[in-house]
Amino acid sequence: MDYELFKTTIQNAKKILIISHVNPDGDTLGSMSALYGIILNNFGFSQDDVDMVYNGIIPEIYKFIPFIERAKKSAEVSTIQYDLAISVDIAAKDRMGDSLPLFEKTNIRMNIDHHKTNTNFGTINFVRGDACSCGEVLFDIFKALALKTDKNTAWALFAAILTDTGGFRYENTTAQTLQKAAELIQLGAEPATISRYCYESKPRNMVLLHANCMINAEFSDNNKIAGICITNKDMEKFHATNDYTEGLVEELRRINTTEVSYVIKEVDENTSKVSLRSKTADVSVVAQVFGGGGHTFAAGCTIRKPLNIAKNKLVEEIRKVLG
Ligand SMILES: [Mn+2]
Repeated sequence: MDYELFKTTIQNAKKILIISHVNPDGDTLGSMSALYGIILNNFGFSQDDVDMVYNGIIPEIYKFIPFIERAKKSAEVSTIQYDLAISVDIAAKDRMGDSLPLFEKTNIRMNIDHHKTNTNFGTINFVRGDACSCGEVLFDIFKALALKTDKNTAWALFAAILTDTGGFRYENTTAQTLQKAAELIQLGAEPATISRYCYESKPRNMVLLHANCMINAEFSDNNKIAGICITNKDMEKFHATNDYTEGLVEELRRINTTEVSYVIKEVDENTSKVSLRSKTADVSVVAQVFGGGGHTFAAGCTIRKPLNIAKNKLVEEIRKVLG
């Protein structure tokens, strides 16, 4: 990694835009916040010259992340010309949603990510498939350059690493991950408080939606495949926003017989959105069949078919990777 290039690129910029992915999670929001703080604290930028954008809604549970209330919708900054755009935790350009045109019209486009399926779409790419989270990629950059990391940055990076490792439980949790988390605690991150925000602050209707989905879950192939279909009607019944389905696919994977779990959600009558999780099989292969991507044990895609047809095609592909 050419860390000096990170430094000189920021130094040479006048107006910077940081872009998070659609349906923002803890990693993309924590990374965006950490990068924002670092740029303000270390490179002499004023608040007016650095913007953060998000797509959709910021889940309630992540509103504790420092500076996140300053993040804007793409439409609010669409007339501004930036000279540096930085995407965080974004594997492919279409994951930028409404922010993509802003990225495309910027001269210097930096791509900071940890998805092994990342297409290196930036003019500058910091992509490390071995990192547990985009937060970890940033941690390494900040450390290599000896940048000043204050308490806010530590909170943001800790939230990113915590959530993308499923609370330090997934395969991507390594000795380095925990060492870095420990350093962030020394810098002021509070693990118990951050965990409470991330894991014990769900809206009641979100938990009730999950209960409803679990009751209607479908199991096949000796229960190795476990899935949930969610219609817009289900969402309306629980006044659910898109983020309410977060965590469902992991809940299904928790069942002892599950090898691959999926959640497939109706977007409109011809579009279905898929989340995949696995214990052993490579589900990024399944996602790629439909033009999506991700990690070995966590991936996603969009299928341009009605819910039921999409589900059948999806299960067919899952069977192939189960062997
Ligand atoms: Mn991530």
